[in-house]
Amino acid sequence: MARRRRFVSDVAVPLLAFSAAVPIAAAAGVAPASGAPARAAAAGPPTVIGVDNAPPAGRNWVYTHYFPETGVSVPQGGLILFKWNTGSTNGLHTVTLVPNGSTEAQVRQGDPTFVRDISNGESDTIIPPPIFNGTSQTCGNNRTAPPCTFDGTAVVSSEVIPTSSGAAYPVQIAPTTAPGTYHYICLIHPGMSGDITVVPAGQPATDPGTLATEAGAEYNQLNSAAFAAEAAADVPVSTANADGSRTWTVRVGLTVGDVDLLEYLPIHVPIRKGDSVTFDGSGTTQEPHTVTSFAGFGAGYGFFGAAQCEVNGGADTPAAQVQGPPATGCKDPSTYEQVVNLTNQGEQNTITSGATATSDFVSGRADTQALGGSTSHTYKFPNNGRYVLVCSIHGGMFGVVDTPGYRVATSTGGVSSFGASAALGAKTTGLTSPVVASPSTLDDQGYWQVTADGHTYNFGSAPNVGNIGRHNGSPIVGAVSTIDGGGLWLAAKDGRVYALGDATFMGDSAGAKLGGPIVGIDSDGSNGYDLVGADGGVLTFGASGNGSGSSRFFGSLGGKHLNAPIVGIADTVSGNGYYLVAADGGVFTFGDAAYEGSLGATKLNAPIVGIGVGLDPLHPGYTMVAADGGVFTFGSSPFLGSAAPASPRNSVVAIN
Ligand SMILES: [Cu+2]
Repeated sequence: MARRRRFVSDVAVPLLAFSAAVPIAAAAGVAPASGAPARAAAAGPPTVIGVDNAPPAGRNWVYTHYFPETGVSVPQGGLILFKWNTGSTNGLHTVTLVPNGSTEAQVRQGDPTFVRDISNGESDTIIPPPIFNGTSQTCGNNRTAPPCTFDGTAVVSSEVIPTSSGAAYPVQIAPTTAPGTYHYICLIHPGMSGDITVVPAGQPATDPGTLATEAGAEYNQLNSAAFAAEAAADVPVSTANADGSRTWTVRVGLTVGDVDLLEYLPIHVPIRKGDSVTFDGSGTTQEPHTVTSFAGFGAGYGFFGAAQCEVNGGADTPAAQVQGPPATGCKDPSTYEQVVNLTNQGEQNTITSGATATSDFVSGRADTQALGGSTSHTYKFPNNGRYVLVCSIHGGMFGVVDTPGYRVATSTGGVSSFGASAALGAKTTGLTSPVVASPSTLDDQGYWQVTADGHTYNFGSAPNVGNIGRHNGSPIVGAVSTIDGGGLWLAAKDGRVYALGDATFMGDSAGAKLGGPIVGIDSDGSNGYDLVGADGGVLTFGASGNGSGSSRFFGSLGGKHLNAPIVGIADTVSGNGYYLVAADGGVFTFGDAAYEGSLGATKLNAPIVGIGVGLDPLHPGYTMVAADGGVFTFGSSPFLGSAAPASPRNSVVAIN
């Protein structure tokens, strides 16, 4: 974003990283069991039932649903393969078969998702060991173990398995199982269940084509309801307070039938300072969520506490932080348990800056409420700024509250402010070379001016990150902040990248033959950055690798004919795409960047020099600025005014 709007891109990737660090996400030490064990061959091919599903593009949804849940017949002696869907990044489920003589409620009561652990004077809320271990350690949980056998007389349960693992859980229906309909459930999600009908041996299983048709029909029906509910909730709603401020409502997660929307709705709320926002989790009956600031992560706030091993008659011991519980977290895997924080952790109810460390838990789940968890939480925002709140449980789940505004920077150090973006100072005298970039911090309460010779000047909450010593001559052309606002990456025309402050150097193109001079840099939202050349060539650097082989490379214009040179790059919120903008206002989209229009057919008084992208993936938008101060907005990005440079020799260079 050119910093400004690109902040968003800084958001989503850390989320995923946080999620991956969460013990429960790694909990299933299940090796994917692909294919049916050989011994089942006599009963014919297995009946495959999907667990969860891949959401439509751009949606962060989890399906508390098996595909299909109805219309499945299996003969006595037959084999069922429950297959977790790799396309669901946040799913976490069990398959638990309910025997004759038991009800679903009885099985859930016997194996609850959350319990109080008060043995030995402790007072923790935990996800208990049986959830992680399933009913047997010797069947079903790896490709060499035999399938687990269900004979209709006892519970058979997989361990909890992350959907993204794509694992499979094979269940053999014993030849002695009484014909009839059996119920199976997920122990994590109170509304997730399906049915199978056991028919006498020799009768056919439901054929794969029929299963696929039924699964597809269920998927489509669920999606159409979820899209409708999402659209209805994706609207900013507020009420007036006596003091003139407003209180806004954001839904944190939403259960729509068997689809759980892991989304803040609306994702973006444009407030005025002094307003409050109520984060309401009452609409989700299946999932827990948090509303956590980035600083809150640093302070250790979040849903999950430390994993531990239950000790009989003594204090619990910490689980080893190794490859992944339960297999290796505890000496005896059957003692592995996960501590969770369902209640307020004592943090602030007011968020004043990006450094405010806070988190709260919200959910409409009945069991968490019974254990003291809340359904909603209200934060007050007394200052102007941009505040990103994330769920510490679910990757890619975040919301943005901001007081809309932007700043336009000129080559001689001028800064013009629009909307609620405060003018915090400017270095207009004594510059040893022109200003070329002006990245802001994520919370918009600080920014830097960066000059062609590598000097940086910091304002507001932006820290002093120093300068490039004895810069070798190739001028700096762009700069971008790290997500925590503690550092800058500077890009030079020759492809060199300089890391200042807490920024990590991930590689550059120094010495490489470039198709054109480098003109811009943006961050992918984590430890990576992308360079763009005037020829439209894109070079990516980061943890997932460098160059066109990296998963962060989404294409480029290198080698293609251009009507005008490229002048800037802006990554999308997710980091899974980017925009390139040309001097004539042409816009080129890659990856998940959404096209919202361009100036390619418009006659401009001055060339475009920069682009920033909006924070709301459901409502994409971007803003361009021209050298004469003209500001052009597209999609959801608000127009708050244009700037005019003080003189022809004082051209606009960036918008943030
Ligand atoms: Cu969540």
